[in-house]
This record gives sequence, structure tokens and C-alpha cells, in this order.
Amino acid sequence: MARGANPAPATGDAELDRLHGELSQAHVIPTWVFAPAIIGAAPAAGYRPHLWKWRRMHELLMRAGELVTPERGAERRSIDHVNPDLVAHNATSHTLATAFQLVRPGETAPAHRHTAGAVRFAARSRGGDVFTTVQGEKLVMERFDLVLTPKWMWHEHENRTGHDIIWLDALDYPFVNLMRASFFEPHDEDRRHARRPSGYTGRRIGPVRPAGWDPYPEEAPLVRYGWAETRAALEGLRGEAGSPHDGVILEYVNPFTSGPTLPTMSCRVQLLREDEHTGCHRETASTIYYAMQGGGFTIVDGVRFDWGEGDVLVIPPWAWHEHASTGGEAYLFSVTDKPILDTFGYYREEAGAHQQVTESFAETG
Ligand code: 1HN
Repeated sequence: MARGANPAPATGDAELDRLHGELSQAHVIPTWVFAPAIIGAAPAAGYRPHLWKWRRMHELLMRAGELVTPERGAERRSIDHVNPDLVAHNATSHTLATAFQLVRPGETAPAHRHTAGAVRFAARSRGGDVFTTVQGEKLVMERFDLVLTPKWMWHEHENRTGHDIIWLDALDYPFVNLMRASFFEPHDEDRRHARRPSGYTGRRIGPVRPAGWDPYPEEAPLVRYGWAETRAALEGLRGEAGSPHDGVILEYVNPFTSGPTLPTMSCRVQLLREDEHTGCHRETASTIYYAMQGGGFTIVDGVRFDWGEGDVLVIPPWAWHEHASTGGEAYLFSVTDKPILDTFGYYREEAGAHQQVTESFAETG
């Protein structure tokens, strides 16, 4: 099939139409016709918000637990949240993808590395000796801990407990793929890196650090954010006003730069207090939410998404949204691509009036 540019609509002027036709065949388009399509007056996400209900995800993941083993080839027993509007990209938002990963007792997911950066939020963990090893350093994963796998770092997972662990993976591979910058390598035993003592990085990221310690930039940060400390920080802010659009919200920062969690992704945790209903806003960032505890709803462009524990919700860029807790307080973990926009000065935010709900999201599949 010949590949031409989009044909311009007929104008009624035969000669102009002939020019438009020839332009298209020569793989050029007339800006005088296509300017609005080329440069939008406001962002068009091109995809809709979507909600994945935990009950269904859990059932499917447990079936995978019976049928699939994470070994060389299959690599990981994870199920990716594919936005029905982004099927061609296997993506949750246009830049980010989340997944649920199950590691059963005694299992190891073999080491590999990729240019995509990843974070893991321990959604369901009973604690104990279950961990991700990043660059030879063991990062344990108790419930609601966050561990990072920055780009190109070797990582493998191991569960030495008697219980299943399920975590939420968030990766920036849709963005990396857009940039045509994806590389992947399975671990090669010959290149096995030196192992570090447990807590090595943890002892180097606080307000007091070994004197003269200068991390290689490509090796930092390698961080585990323990839920006990994160929760204490969140509780400490409970009495303050918080954010008009998010309630009490914390950002997981890079301890070396105080910048975002990773160059492409910022992780947050937020508390919506009892019967809190936030203000409405829209932003040029896309965000994926994981409901940790409690229930509530989020209105996105007039559609109400009711969420409960374990549910995942994606909000595209420039979509109006506001959050509310119902029946008590609610905790949300989220990942946003805001750092990418900030890097180039593209982040914008606008506050708006509360929305009218025109429909409620209905689960499919
Ligand atoms: C991946 O490498 C991991 O390393 C998890 O645990 C989820 C989803 C898609 C592609 C690669 C991991 C992933 C993934």
C-alpha cells in the first residue's frame, strides 16, 4: 500500500484540490489546512481514564500463580494494566505502565536489567524474608514499602517466606519506547556483580552519612522507603490543611537531590481524611493511583470512578479530576510522569469548579 500524507478535504477549487492531492502523495501536508491538528490549542490525551478492580485482578493473578512460573523466558509473573485505548503500546498512561506481580513462597524471579526505570510498591506483603535485590543489594519489601529499580540496574526478586507477595510495579517503558531507547539484558552469571551488605544504601541517605562518601551518579539512588517512616510522616501532617487537590500528600524524593523519585516518575502517598472531598483541577501530567486502604471515588471529566482497596485508576493529562473518601479515611499511592514535563517546562495546572457527575464507570471483562 502506498503511504501518503492525510489527504486534505475537498475545497471545491479544482486546482487547489489537485495541489493538496499531490502534496499528500509527496508526503507533505499543507500547514494552512492542518495547523490545528499539528499544534493543539490544548492537550488532547487521546485516551480515557480507566479503573481496574482488585477482585478481578487478584483472581486472574492467582490463576497465573498456578500456571506460570517466573523463570528465564517468562521472566516475571506480572500482569500489566493495559488501558483499552493504549493497547498498541501495552501502556496504562501514554508514558507509564503499572502491573501486579505475584512471587510465591520459595520463588526467585531471575535477574535482568533494562533502560526502563521501575518502582515497586508492596501492595500485599506479610513481611519477612522477601526482597528485591538491586545491584547486589537486598531491599526487603514489607507491606506498603516502596523500592526503586532505577534504569539499567540489575534486579531480581526472591520470596523466602511461606506467604505470597503481590506488589504494584510501575515502569516508564511507554516513554522509553516512545524515545526508541529500550534495551534489555538477562543476567549473565559471569558478570555477576559484587554483593553489598544489607542496608548499605540505607545507611548513606540520611542526614548523617559516611564522611567523604560520593555515590556514582549512575548508582544513586538505590532506595527503600519503609512504610513505618512514611506513615509517620503522613500522620504528622494530618492536622495541617494539606493540598487543595489531594488532601495530605507526600512525595518520595531522591535523598541526594531532593528531586523526584526517578527522573521520569514521581511517587506519592496521600491521605484523604474522613469525608474529605478535594477541589477539582487538571494538569499536563498523567497519574496512576493505587487504592491502599479505605474507599472513595474520583470524578474524571464528569465520570465517577468508585474505588476500594487494591483498585488501580489512571488519569490522562488535562482531565479534570477531584477525589473524595467515603465511609472513613482513605490512603492512595500514586505514580505520575510530572518529572518528564518539569524537565522541559511543560507542566501546567489549572484549578476548576466541582464537576457534575454525568455517568459512573462500569467495569468490563
Ligand atoms: C519487569 O521487568 C518487571 O523486573 C516487572 O520485576 C514488571 C512489566 C513489563 C515489562 C517488564 C520486573 C514488568 C517488567
